[in-house]
Amino acid sequence: MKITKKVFKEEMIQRLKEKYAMDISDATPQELFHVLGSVVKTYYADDWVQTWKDYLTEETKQVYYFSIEFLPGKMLKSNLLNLGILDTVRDGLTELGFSLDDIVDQEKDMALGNGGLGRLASCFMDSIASCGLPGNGNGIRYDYGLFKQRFVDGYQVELPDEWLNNGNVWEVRKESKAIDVRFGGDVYMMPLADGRLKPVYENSRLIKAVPYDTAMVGYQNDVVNTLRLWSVEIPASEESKYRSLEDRRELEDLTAVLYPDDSNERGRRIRLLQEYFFVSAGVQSIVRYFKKLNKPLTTMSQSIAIHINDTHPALCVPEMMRILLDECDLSWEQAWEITVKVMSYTNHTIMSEALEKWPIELMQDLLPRMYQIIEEIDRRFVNQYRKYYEADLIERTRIIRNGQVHMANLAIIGSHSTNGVAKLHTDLLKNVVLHDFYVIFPGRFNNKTNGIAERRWLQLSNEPLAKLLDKTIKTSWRQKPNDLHLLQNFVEDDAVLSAIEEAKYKNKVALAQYIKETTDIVVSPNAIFDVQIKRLHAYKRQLLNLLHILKLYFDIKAKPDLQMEPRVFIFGAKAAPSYSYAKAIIKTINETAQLINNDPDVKDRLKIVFLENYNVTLAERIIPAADVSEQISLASKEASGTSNMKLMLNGAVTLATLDGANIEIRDAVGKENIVIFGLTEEEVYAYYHAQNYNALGIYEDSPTIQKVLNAFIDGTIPNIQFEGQEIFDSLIKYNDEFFVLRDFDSYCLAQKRIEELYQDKRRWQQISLINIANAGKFSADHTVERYAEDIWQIEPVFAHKELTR
Ligand code: 475
Repeated sequence: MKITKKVFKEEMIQRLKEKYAMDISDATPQELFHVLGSVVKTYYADDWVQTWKDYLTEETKQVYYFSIEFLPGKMLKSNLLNLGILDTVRDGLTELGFSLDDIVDQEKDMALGNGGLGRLASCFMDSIASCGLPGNGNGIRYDYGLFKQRFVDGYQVELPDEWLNNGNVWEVRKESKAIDVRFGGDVYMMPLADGRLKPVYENSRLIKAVPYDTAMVGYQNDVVNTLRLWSVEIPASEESKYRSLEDRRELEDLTAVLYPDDSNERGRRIRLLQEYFFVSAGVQSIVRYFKKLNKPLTTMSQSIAIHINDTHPALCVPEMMRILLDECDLSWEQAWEITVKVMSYTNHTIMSEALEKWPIELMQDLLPRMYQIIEEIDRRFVNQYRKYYEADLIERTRIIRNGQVHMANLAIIGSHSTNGVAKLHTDLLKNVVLHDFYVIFPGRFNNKTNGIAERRWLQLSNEPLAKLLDKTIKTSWRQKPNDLHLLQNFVEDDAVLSAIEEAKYKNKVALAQYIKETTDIVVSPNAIFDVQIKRLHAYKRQLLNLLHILKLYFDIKAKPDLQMEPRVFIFGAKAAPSYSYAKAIIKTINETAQLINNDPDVKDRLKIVFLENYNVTLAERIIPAADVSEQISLASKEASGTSNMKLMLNGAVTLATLDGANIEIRDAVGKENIVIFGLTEEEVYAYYHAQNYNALGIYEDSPTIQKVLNAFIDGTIPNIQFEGQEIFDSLIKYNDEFFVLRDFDSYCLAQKRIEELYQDKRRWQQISLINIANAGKFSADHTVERYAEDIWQIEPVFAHKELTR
């Protein structure tokens, strides 16, 4: 459908009248946002219905991406871009006397995720639709998204994220597609006359899962997929069971909040129920859909792929078994074969505390039928493989052991594919973390390096650079991110090099303005903008960054006229509310900022800016303005990272350890165009094996480290008596779990190298250009195409569409 400016403007005026009974000139940005949203919805409505019908009538194989988190951020601009009407709408609004950007600001971030894992799921949704792949998301519609972070006296304070307060224009409630989900009570198997067993439930509870669908609009290709998020309600038939307000509350709480810890939620009842709730609703609705196709159940894997994003949806395995056994009367063997073929699983972390386990009693109590099935899967696994492998290996890989249900084991055993998210990460899974499984199922393991949606992370968020690219290499990169490569031809072109710098400068001015408005700190756009944005975690080592800043500070104090390239260190990070060590680091960074930013001796050579409430929208502001990308996790700990890719795409120079996807970034840009430092993964493991890491020794041997660390406990950094001691102790008393001190010297040298490179303007611009030119590799389009071919066995719909047009 061709949407002209004229038609668009008339529609806005008309709808505003209908909805708010006012002239458009009187409308507030909030009202305009709602009307604009509903107009945009009408622009993709036909394609949405058509895509759905096509999949059904063509019997297209589809993937369902199950994830307990999705982190789309704002959707208005992205929908406009993908519909190909961003300029039409922007110009139309201007003619009506409004600015699109003011209206865009009204949209609340959809923040139903914690960090990397949830954002990856959303980048995948964008890429799946944009590549014309038949795929849907399946998750939870939390009433409250990830908490809003405020700093009070330098401390993180968490406020609820009431994202639904003004309604959500994008979602469509589908009451008619609701599903009943059962939990609790007792279950026993009753023999039928024909010898089969049927489960009988006693005292169990039924809850209603109501889906809310959101369109995932593909990039200018008429494909509109669906993100389906489930919300809990009390079914009419059960109303009488919920007499008291508390009873209802308990149930309604099920989809109330997103758990704000991105590594573990030790044994929380509601978390386990959340997991089962969206899994059961999702899998039931998929089987209901499959039945419409009138094909034998044994062929399900030709029509359906289910992806388990980390272990939170691992109950997909026993839930599919339950449906096939109890409701479709298949034999165990048939059901198992179907389930394993349909399921695939991605691991996102090797951190052992993040490996999900549930106490047997809790699972039995809340999900008795699930537990029975898991027990049987476990029993059969042990039976089948103990013939071939030593007892210890079987003991280590079985699902139920030490009183707990091991969810990763369930996901691996119950699926045909297990993948890691970067080469190094997958190698570590195969050789260390999941080695026992690799011995049993070598063919199931594969790598899929993460990727990012270049539409959001460049086209939408960095207009100055996008325009420059259009001018320099034409526009094909917008369709095919690999064409960014064309920029490489301009690496000696002075005009292009300075244009890159100008675009960056423009973005830095805009960020400086935002910093001034939100923090009252004045920063110069001529300084190096050095950026570390990610969740706050000990392994990500924001602390290492801070130690280096303190070193620079003491260098200045020791030598007041020290010449150095001015720097602004920008942080964005939320800490899990219960993670007190991470919160101590936030407090300490904030107090150090107070100290340094207000010390007249520093004379603007150093600034620390910790921006509140890091989220997708803030990332979109920071990333285009970054000069340096801090990717400094201890080697082996960061599974992949994705901000590294976003920053590179925007021309930042990466300062990194050889961890996660940093290694692949180095391979893509060449080692002269990235600054690498620190222990390698082998060296880290060598310390583990020899058990000879000695942080105290490093401290005692280095006057610099002593000076920097003492600042935490001797009052140099103000107001951190408690936090400073906790951090100091983590390094010295508890022997520095993430080898911060070991990498300190190497990091300082790398920072020195950054400064030298920056001082050679042309060289810096060239590195920046080379980074942009080689970022196409990390487009999530490629990543999902690899998943589609290797794991899901699904195909793009275009081939067919072209024929029928
Ligand atoms: C990795 N989140 C990144 C990214 O693959 C990687 C865990 C438990 C509960 C809720 N959320 C989580 C994660 O484990 C997570 O975000 N992992 C991250 O996944 C995408 O790029 O290296 O740390």
